[in-house]
Amino acid sequence: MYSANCLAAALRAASIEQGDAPFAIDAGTGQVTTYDTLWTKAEAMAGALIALGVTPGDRVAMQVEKSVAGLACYLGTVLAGAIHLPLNTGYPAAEVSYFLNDAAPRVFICDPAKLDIMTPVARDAGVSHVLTLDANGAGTLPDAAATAIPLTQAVARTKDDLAAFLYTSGTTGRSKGAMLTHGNLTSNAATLCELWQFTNKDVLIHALPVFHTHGLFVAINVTLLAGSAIILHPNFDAAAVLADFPRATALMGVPTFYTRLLDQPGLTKTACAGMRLFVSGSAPMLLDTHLKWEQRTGHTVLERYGMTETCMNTSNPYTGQRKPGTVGLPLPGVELRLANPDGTPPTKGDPAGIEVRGPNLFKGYWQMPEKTAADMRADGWFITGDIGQIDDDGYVSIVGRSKDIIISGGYNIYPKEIEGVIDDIAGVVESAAFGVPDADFGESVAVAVVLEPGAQVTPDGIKQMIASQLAPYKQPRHIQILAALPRNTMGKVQKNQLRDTFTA
Ligand code: MLC
Ligand code: AMP
Repeated sequence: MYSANCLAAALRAASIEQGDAPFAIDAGTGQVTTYDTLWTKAEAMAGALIALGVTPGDRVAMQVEKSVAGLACYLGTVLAGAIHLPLNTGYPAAEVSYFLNDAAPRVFICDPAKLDIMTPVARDAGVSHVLTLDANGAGTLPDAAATAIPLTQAVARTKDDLAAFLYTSGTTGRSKGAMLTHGNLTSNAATLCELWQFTNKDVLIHALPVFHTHGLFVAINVTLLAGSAIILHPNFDAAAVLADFPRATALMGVPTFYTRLLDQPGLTKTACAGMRLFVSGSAPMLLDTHLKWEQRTGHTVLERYGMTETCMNTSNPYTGQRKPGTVGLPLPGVELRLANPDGTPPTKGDPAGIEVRGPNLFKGYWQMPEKTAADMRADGWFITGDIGQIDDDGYVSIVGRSKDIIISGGYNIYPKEIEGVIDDIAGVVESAAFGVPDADFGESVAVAVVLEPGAQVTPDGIKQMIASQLAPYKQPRHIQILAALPRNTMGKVQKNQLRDTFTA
């Protein structure tokens, strides 16, 4: 019944014969959602979307709290042949407006509490239907699903058809919609499922957001492909996650998860006895964290490396040596090379740009062919913007980035976007945002600001003025007023110097 839909068929296959098996266990209430219930909900949601006029290729945007119903909506969108577009729940209306105008979705689903703010934003963007869904699975979308004709025959989609848009910030400050295909998501999840040996015996603690690759296309898709179960946490709470170790087998997280877990006195070898896999990614994990984790738990964290545009690229092995400080080996089927900016190979052992190619590679940036072309070589290699090194055993290490980004707690933040908002404040001449070391988030955002003579602008005033324009995680932790920004002879702001001065 789903066989014509590439992604849906893959995600459903393992659970067809085990419909009564648990898909999700609510971390708080213990309520179990079986696989049959999940897919029945998804078919109902797909029916509701089709009744609204959603056709293949339409975008269905959603900014909702994490819930089983939200996941069913993702799957319903896939079944309907439409494109899933999840948005960070932290985005204020000003940011949501940009995404809706850019992606022009037919449907936008938001939390009922935000309906009054978001309805005019969506209408201005030309969205035909605004529906609601709350954290408990209630709202006008499930209401519509309850009376819709369920879609039991998934709409046909091939591996080259689009399944999702994930927005990723751009170095110019304009977010780009990365277009991911059915084939990208299916092949990547299948590879990870096999490599990390997920089966229907696994129980994954799921505490990541589901609007990014890591929490959705890695954690959820791997779970579905394997017919495993998740313990669904609304967000990451270290004590609550640790308390679930005895009934789980695996955890996927960003490095902040692991540093916060290390602060828990209850993290012991005994507590981890039933766990078989700890995966980390989305941001670099410090060697110190790896070593402390090994000492305390007896487990070696399996670090892997991915990107919105490419899904996962590399992973340390499940069996075989995991090398802390590296992101492991290219995944089966994924090609990875180091190249200089002109595409030539570097001298062996030297760091250079990481480029990847394979079935995991996205189709391009939505309506931005020039940006796609800038990152994609003619022979299909994608320029990641990460700088890497490869050791004699083929293990890849990420040693830097050629792109100007800050990664805070696993979220990418583009300095240009913050600078653009601050530069618009009356009395500000210019600003420079940069990342500074942060014990909890790895990096946090600092901004140096230059004011016009006599301007009465303070750091706290700046924080207040930008609060409604940027999601909380993008807001600077530190703001310094400087007489001038340090520049090199070419006039380029020297962020390293700002970072060093700040850190000192
Ligand atoms: C929350 N805040 C952050 C933040 N997360 N600030 C900076 N960076 C972050 N990552 C803000 C909150 O809004 C709050 O602001 C304050 O910091 C304290 O919040 P908290 O309660 O301590 O944070 P918490 O809610 O616990 O969230 C921290 C976190 C979360 C690390 C658990 O950020 C998280 O789940 N990160 C995962 C991101 C992720 O999934 N990335 C994958 C991208 S895909 P205030 O003002 O209210 O005090 C990708 C590809 C790949 O990168 O390879 O996977
Ligand atoms: P995003 O654009 O949010 O998908 O983030 C992708 C970026 O996260 C990559 O280009 C890397 O810079 C970074 N990243 C992901 N995984 C790792 C990792 N294990 N170590 C270091 N950086 C990582």
